[in-house]
Amino acid sequence: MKDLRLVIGNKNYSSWSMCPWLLLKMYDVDFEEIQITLYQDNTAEKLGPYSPSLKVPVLLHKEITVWDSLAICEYISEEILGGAAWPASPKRRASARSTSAEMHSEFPNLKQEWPMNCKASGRLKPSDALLNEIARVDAIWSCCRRKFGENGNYLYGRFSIADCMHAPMAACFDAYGAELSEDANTYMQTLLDNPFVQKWITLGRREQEPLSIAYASNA
Ligand SMILES: N[C@@H](CCC(=O)N[C@@H](CS)C(=O)NCC(=O)O)C(=O)O
Repeated sequence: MKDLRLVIGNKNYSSWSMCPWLLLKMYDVDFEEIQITLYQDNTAEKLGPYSPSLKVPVLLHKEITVWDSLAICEYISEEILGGAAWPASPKRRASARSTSAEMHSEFPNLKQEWPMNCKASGRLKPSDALLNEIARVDAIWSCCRRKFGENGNYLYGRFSIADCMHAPMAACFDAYGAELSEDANTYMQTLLDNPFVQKWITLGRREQEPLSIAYASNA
C-alpha cells in the first residue's frame, strides 16, 4: 500500500475527483488510485471506510485523511509540494485562491444543467441563468489570462491549483458546446490539450457503469 492514496469516483461523472488527480499527475507525485463507482446501491458502504462525507474525492496520507477537492489540493501543495502549486506572488496567489474558491462554491446552474459527462456531445440549450454563469466563467478566464498569464498558457501563466479547479468546467464547456470569447476559448483549449486532462476524459469515455439512481446534481 502506498503512503498516498486518492479515492475518486467514476471519471466519466466525478468532476471534483478530477481536480486533485490532475494536480498529482501534473507534479508527478506517486500515488495509489482507489476508484469507487458512484450512485450504486452499495456506494455508501464502499465509501464509508474512507470518506467522512461519503463523497469523493478523499486523500489518505499516512494517518491523515483530507476530503473535499479544494482542501485536498491545498494539502498536497502544502505538505507534498512545498507550496509550489499556488502562484508565488501574493497578488497572483490571492487571485488564484479566489477564482478556485469561486469555482468550488458557485455556479449551481452549470453544475445542474451541464454536469460532468465525458460522453456528452452536442449543444444543450442553456437557460438564462446558465448563460449568466457561463459569462462569469468567461470573464474569470479572460481577465486572469490578460492580467496574469504572461509566463505560460495556464490561468496564472504556469500550471497551478486554479487550473485543476477549472479543468472540469473546460471538459463540460467542450462537451455541451459553450460559446466563449476568444481569450476564454484559447484557455479552454489549453486545458483540453493537457495530456492528463485528455487521459481523464479518454478513461471516462471508456467507463461502462450506468447510473443506477437519479443522477445527483452536484456530481
Ligand atoms: N465539495 C465536495 C463535493 C464532492 C462531491 O459532491 N462529490 C460527488 C462526486 S463528484 C460525490 O461523491 N457524490 C456522491 C454522492 O453524492 O452520493 C468536493 O469539492 O470534493
